[in-house]
Amino acid sequence: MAEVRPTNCHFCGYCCAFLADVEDGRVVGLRPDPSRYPYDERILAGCRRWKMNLDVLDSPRRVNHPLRRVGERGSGRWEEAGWDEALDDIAGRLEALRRQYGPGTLASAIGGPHGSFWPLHRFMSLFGSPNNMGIGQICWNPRIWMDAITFGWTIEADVLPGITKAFFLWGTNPAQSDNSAFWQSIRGLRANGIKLVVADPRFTQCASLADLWLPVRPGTDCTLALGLMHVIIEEGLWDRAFVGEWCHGFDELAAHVRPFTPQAVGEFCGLDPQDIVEAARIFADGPAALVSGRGIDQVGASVAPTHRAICDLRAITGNVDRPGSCVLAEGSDFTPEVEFEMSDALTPEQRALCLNDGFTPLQSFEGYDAVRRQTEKLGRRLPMRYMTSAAPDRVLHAMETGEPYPVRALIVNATNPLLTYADTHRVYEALRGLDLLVVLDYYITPTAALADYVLPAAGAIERPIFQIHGGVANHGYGGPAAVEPYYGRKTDYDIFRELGLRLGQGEHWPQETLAEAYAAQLEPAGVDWDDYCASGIYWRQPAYEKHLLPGADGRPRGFATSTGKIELASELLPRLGGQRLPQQGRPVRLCSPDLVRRLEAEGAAHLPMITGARKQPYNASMYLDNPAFRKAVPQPVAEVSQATARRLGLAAGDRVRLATDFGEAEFALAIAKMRDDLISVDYGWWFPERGVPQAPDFGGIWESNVNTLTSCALEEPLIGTWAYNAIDVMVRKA
Ligand SMILES: Nc1nc2c(c(=O)[nH]1)N[C@H]1C(S)=C(S)[C@@H](COP(=O)(O)OP(=O)(O)OC[C@H]3O[C@@H](n4cnc5c(=O)[nH]c(N)nc54)[C@H](O)[C@@H]3O)O[C@H]1N2
Ligand SMILES: Nc1nc2c(c(=O)[nH]1)N[C@H]1C(S)=C(S)[C@@H](COP(=O)(O)OP(=O)(O)OC[C@H]3O[C@@H](n4cnc5c(=O)[nH]c(N)nc54)[C@H](O)[C@@H]3O)O[C@H]1N2
Ligand code: SF4
Ligand SMILES: [Mo]
Repeated sequence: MAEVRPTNCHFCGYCCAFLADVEDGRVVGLRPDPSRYPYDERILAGCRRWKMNLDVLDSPRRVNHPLRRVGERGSGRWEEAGWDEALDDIAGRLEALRRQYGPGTLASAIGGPHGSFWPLHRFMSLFGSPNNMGIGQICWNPRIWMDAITFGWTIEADVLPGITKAFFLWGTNPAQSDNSAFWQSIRGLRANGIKLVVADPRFTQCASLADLWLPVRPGTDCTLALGLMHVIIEEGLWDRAFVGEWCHGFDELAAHVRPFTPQAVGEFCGLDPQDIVEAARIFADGPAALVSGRGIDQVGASVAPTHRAICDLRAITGNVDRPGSCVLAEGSDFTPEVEFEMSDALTPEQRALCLNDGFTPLQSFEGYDAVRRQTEKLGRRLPMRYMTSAAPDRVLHAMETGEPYPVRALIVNATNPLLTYADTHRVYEALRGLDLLVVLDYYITPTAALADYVLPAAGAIERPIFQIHGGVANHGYGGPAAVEPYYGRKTDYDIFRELGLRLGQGEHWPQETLAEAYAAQLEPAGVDWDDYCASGIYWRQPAYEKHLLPGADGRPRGFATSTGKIELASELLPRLGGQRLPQQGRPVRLCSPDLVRRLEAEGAAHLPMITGARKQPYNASMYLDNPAFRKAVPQPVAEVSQATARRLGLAAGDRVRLATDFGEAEFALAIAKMRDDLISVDYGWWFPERGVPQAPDFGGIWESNVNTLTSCALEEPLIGTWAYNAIDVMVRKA
């Protein structure tokens, strides 16, 4: 007889609630669980992934026991090792490398939010290395940094039918990135009379529903936001009472945006000036909510200014912490991530080893401390490891050259950097030269193919989930594991704990299991683990207008910034070498004049490029081996508009070869409705159907992998954001 147990899917960030039928420790059936959060019929109806859960749980491609490399790196020759043997050897080698080169010699790499990263970060903190690389600089951090600096903490959109009057989607396409729930609710917005405005160079499904589509030229969004503020101020549409009482630096901002007329901005951003005026009026007209995404997170130098400009746009229209616009998040009642990752264990000497030191003054311990002094006014701290993470460019440099000191070991946890980090050739060479590469994954990915050890990670259903998005809000969800990990797999927590125990970290890993650790995390909130699992959620509705609440002196507590107000002009950023007021940065160029000249002579065209537009049912480099998915989405494509195809003499289905100074890759051309003279290229592509990846082709990573074209050079001067969008490429028929 099967026993029914609650559990969760984790093929995307929703972590939908499921019920598993379990027999002898094996899941024999799985179905949605309407009794727990998160459950939404519309999500499931739009989701093609969830039925894969049982296949993935017992896929023949899964790694089930630790694998140790026996041949040359990448040769594809492995032997199974016992856990004790593997972890003893890894711990011994890490200890020896630390003795020889210091603790910074170990770096780590993470990717998207596939699980909890604090176990890795705790291990790194206690090991003494600040060198975690991640996706922080190009996903999440820019917004979190700029919100915290401008408003004193992070905000979340608050779309309320009947109250919200305008909804802006800016560089995000939830129709593909958000497994449908959000997408479905956007569909319903217009029925509620909410005006939808979409700023995106592609005519996405969201754009097709919009009242106004702004096909902005990639990377010019900062200027667009300044232009919207110009109109709002010129036309007197700003919220005088709110600005007068709660905003700092309005006159400076007004002078700053004066030159940004609709004509000038229209010209720069490639937009109709009248659309800019209309968008500004819509935003100023009433409670306006806004969600931004990757489209403005990955544009190099302009990333921080773009987010700052959007913060200012919200503030001058009074759209901050008010119903129907956005809410300032509340600090968490449960233990915040920053404590669980034990970042404070790093000594000043260890912090100084961080491979961003001196390059990215905000994305650094110095920047973190400056912001922390502000956020702590209201008793809050951002997670530290994401916000201080090292710059991949500097870590790769230390691997390549031994400067400023050698980085000789890397732990890769839940990411596939040969596909998803910028500049694949460089990543490949750097990883190949390491003394120790350890990869925790479900599969032998192209990156894992280079490893000394592949450690088999337990996935959803085999592990509990408490998803807290960095702990910047008072919100967590998920549930228990339905079964013990299959075969010899372990949770990431168990792996880092057991490695930590071998390296003398024992006292800092008091909980024996991940579930116990989560239970301890929830304890301060007064919630029992079993109760949490029964509902699937911990959530407290944040209040609005919290700046009006009385502070210690009885007066309104204001915002957690240096002036106590929303800083339209930042007092903090200039102290870190940044700007008081947002200014458009210079574009990133991947094609040198030489390359352009040479390839133009061969008939290639030089085009602006964006990459990585999300597409269901794939996720970055995952799920490409699902036969049903592949039938629906068989090959990597590069998209241009009809007019652009005609101008270039290309047709749908043509093979096109793309080149930059960094490499070349080939795609099938597709026609899409989008801005003219722009190419949008898929990312994450390799070919798992060719068998276990190994040298020299590693599952085809040199063929259609857009990151062979990109660069991780530090472009944004505060955060170090490199660029996946608003870059350039040479295009020719293959
Ligand atoms: N199916 C699927 N879903 C995913 C993922 C996945 O790999 N697959 N990945 C997850 C992850 S890690 C993330 S970070 C989120 C990202 O989620 P989103 O931010 O929603 O990402 P996209 O859906 O690619 O939407 C970004 C949009 O920005 C546009 N864009 C590109 N450049 C610019 C620009 O310069 N300016 C403006 N205004 N727009 C621009 C693109 O055309 C694209 O439509 O998605 C998550 N969800
Ligand atoms: N050119 C370009 N590059 C990009 C982007 C882009 O838009 N354009 N987007 C960037 C963004 S926003 C992101 S977030 C990254 C995403 O980059 P990644 O996170 O590296 O992408 P995935 O392919 O999702 O890789 C996840 C890997 O983790 C494994 N995995 C999944 N869950 C777990 C787990 O719980 N434990 C362990 N140990 N392993 C697990 C999977 O099997 C898979 O191999 O890509 C970035 N790179
Ligand atoms: S993939 Fe995402 S939306 Fe689909 S069932 Fe899993 S968690 Fe839910
Ligand atoms: Mo991401």
